[in-house]
Amino acid sequence: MCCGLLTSLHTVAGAGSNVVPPPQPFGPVPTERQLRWHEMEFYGFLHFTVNTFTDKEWGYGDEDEKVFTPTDFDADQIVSAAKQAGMKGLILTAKHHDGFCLWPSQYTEHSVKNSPWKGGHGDVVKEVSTACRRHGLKFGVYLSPWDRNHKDYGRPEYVTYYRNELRELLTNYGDIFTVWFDGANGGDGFYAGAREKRQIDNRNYYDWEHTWQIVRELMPGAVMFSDGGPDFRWVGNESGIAGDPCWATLNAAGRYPGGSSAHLTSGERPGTHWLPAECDVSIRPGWFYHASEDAQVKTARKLLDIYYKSVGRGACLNLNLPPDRRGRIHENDIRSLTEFRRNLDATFSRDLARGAKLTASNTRGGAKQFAAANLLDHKRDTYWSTDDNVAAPELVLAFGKPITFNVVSLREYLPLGQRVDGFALDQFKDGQWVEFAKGTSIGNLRLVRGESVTTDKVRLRITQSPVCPALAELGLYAEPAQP
Ligand code: FUL
Repeated sequence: MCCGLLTSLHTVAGAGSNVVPPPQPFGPVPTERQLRWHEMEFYGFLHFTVNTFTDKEWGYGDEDEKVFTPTDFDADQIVSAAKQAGMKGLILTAKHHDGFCLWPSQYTEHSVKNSPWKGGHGDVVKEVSTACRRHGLKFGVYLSPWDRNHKDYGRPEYVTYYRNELRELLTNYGDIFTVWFDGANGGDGFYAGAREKRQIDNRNYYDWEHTWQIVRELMPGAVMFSDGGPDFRWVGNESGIAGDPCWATLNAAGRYPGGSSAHLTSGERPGTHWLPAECDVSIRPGWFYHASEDAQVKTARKLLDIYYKSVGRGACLNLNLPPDRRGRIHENDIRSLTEFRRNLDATFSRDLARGAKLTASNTRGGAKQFAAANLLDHKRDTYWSTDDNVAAPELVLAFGKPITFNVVSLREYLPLGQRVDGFALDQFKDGQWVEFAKGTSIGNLRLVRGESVTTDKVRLRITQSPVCPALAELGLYAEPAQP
């Protein structure tokens, strides 16, 4: 709960000597750790393991450890590529379905310690986590529950093994911002020579509640991903596109990793839990590096489209960058990322709404604390709100001269829950208001991207909301020419 912020607002004085209380939260609200995750907005995946060298997407689990031979591994190059793209963190596949551990786990021989890389003394988890810290990025781990190498997979002993691995990762590598629990579970595999199919009961086999507890104990600030949470959810596809709407809330009962993906794309309103979506997608067709896909790296234009349809719909974007056989991010991927970043920076470095004269149809208690000016200060923790009985207010921004923009950004004040159901935007044209866009969910961020609008006045209308809104930010931006 975000009690700190809420209690401090309860004691804030309004315009006169009256204390104007903040609105009551609506529906489920985010935890502190979820709020910190929302602020990241854009981070990356690193899919790297024996598959990189065997040219596979899913290793069978029988790979010789000796195939793991990066020729020029450079964690700084990998992390710099992510940082320059604007990512705030990286999640490494510490272990994928093949069971090969990128760190020298004491619980298995199937790891980097038996590879020729660095004479068996290498540790990819250590190198990437320390490089992340050096460059100011957060670090997270993907630890595949399905393990096609382990002899005990499918039996209770394996769950103990899995938890031991998790403990190693959560105690030896500094701060971990997320643990990513994949839902791909069970099937055929090597299983120490058994070479058979092992079906598991997704819902009960892993006893997730107790595994999650380990994360809470050892890394209380970490958020956990799986199809249905507990902290953030899968968006239901691997193309990086959130639903429209994309509610941050979901009915959580009966959800578990690998369970039903119903309603994950759009969420459920009002929902029983705050379970926001993550859009995961690879910059290439596959999750792992394949030289044959060097010419199929997503273009900057495609990445921008994904960004506006993921981050711009209130989700976080987890974009996969697969290190190649050298152990570096390939030049083609860097080229797309650089162009993508250049475009976003050119767009968002100048907020055309700044300095606008604001006229709100209502301000909560007439208090400065809740004034519309809070929308333009680029701070998530100040907001415009209205009296409890005003759920459909309007706000006019007057610029004094015509401005041209094609992107509008809106953000709600999340500690009070997701409140707004619908909004509309008007421009003042030929002496009257003309609607140029409308939308539904806002949440952490809504980027409305459309045709260029030139006007000297813009109006925001909250068209539908069960309670008074609490809006933290509003911005107007102009994209440069498309790459
Ligand atoms: C899936 C896995 O099976 C893929 O290999 C990849 O790791 C993706 C992110 O999740 O479930």
